[in-house]
Amino acid sequence: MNALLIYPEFPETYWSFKHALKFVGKRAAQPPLGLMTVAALLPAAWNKRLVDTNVEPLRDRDLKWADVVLLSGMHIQRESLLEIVERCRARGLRTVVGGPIASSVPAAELKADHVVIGEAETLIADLARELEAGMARPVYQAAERPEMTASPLPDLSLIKMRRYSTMAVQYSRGCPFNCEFCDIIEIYGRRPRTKAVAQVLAELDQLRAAGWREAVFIVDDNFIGNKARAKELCVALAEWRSQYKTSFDFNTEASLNLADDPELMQLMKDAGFISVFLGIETPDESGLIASNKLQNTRRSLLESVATIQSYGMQVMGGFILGFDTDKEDIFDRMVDFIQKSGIPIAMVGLLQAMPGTQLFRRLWREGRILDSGHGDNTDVKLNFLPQMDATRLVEGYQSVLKRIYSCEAYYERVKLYLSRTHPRPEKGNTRQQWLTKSNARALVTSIVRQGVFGRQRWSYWRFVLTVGTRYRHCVGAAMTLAVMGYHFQVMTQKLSKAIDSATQPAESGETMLRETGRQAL
Ligand code: B12
Ligand code: SF4
Repeated sequence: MNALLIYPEFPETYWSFKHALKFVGKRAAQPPLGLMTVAALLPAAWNKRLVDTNVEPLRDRDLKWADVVLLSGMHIQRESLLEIVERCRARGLRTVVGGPIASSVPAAELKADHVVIGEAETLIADLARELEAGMARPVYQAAERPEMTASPLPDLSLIKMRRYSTMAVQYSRGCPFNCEFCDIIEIYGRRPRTKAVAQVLAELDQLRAAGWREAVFIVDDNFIGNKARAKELCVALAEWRSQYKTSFDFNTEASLNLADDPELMQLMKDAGFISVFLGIETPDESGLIASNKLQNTRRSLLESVATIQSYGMQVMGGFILGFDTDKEDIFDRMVDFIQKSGIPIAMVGLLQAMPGTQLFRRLWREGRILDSGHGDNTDVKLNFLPQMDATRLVEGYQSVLKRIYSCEAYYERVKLYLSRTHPRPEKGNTRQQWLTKSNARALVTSIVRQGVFGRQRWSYWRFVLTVGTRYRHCVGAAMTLAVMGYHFQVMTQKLSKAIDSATQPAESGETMLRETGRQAL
């Protein structure tokens, strides 16, 4: 069998980093680890090719070569995925769709011959056999969530590694918390399942052997979901790194209670973690309580962030507007919080009720669901009726983005972060403070684009001057953040224009009974 694995294109969003990636000569942030894992699970005798349409075009000759096409994706890739499925169907090619999208969009809407819901490890052998025999079923759903020890070494040979800014390695799936809006726990469960440490080291060895020396994202839902296992991995990572003069920096995602565990933060620092994404959501405690994000309550969120930063880790934050508890002052409070937090990369989104979540079910019962959503929380099309006037919510959202991504405000946060993390050179440590090949390129391109042609070039030069005089030792990290800031500024301008030209953002309650919503329940 010739199996063609295809990853659909992402739309341009805050999360695509598209306008920053250009600066460093990359085409996408990360490779499609799900498909690389599926490829490794397919029979060894099958021939495999992978096309990630975010980094290369899908050519007719690839389709001609294939006997079967396997697609993966997130909800947000739906449009591109459906186009590819259609293109395959027009050629009479069999299609299989899996990945998170299969958990949030009803199988019938995906238009594929076969849909696989959930994780592939335990069901792929049946699927492959039945595909070969021409008897594959329309829908496959794993009976239980597999142990991660069953997950194979992802097939790295199938991707064009140099086109990505970061490589991805997964240690665990699932998160023990129970936030109302979260679909992670619906898809991957609440019991954190981890790989064996040796599996992770084998993946790192594979990346090193292939010549990779840049950042690695540990793509866990919550890296510290099982703290004991996280510590075990950190110790092994530190030891693994110490063998090499230059090594990877690690990024990951975790819950805010990381700030309560000094031992874990120190181990992460020693292991080479330089940034962590935290779901902070809102500075308003009533919103946290109402959405059951209790781990973020009864604490000073700002102090927790500063504590994590003091271990040399950049904090990236996820924020949500549109909770039922949000009052008119939430927009100012959000901006104030973000500015004081020293979080340069603050991903603010509008609440979305993802199908299958507790939030979706509650809003459905309350008659407030408009449709099954589109998977992009930075899009202003609300899929539910908010408590606050919808137009006001979208205007407030727009004002938050404009304020936090103004050049001045953004550079202030970067400076605060740099002053708190003090990334200083240590002997034999080649971490973020020095100019790597890719951030040296970012520096040159940024000077030309932001410093010469940019509209905000005076703010830019003031920032560069401060970095040059006070933070010389971390010029690489500072310039990388400067180009990311450029992406956020471009996206904010685009989104603002879209909002200004849009009509009423929320539709009438009539659409509530859409078939999609009913099926998703
Ligand atoms: C790393 C990551 C990213 C990276 C990009 C990764 C990439 N190249 O795709 C970044 C940080 C850029 C990112 C961004 C976003 N992400 Co993201 N991301 C992840 C994360 C943490 C890990 C992805 C991963 O590598 N997983 C490891 C692989 C092995 O797991 P997997 O893909 O699920 O694959 C398994 C199964 O699904 C199945 N499978 C997968 N594909 C296929 C295909 C076939 C044919 C078969 C049979 C089986 C199969 O088999 C695999 C092995 O079991 C996931 C959470 C998660 N646990 O997966 C969220 C997740 C995928 N992201 C999500 C979201 C919402 C986003 C954003 C839209 C964020 C936003 N709020 O706007 C953006 C979109 C990007 C954009 N450009 O706009 C959601 C998607 C929800 C959904 N139902 O679609 C997830 C699930 C997190 C969540 N909140 O629930 N993301
Ligand atoms: S902490 Fe994050 S991953 Fe865990 S349940 Fe809450 S939102 Fe989901």
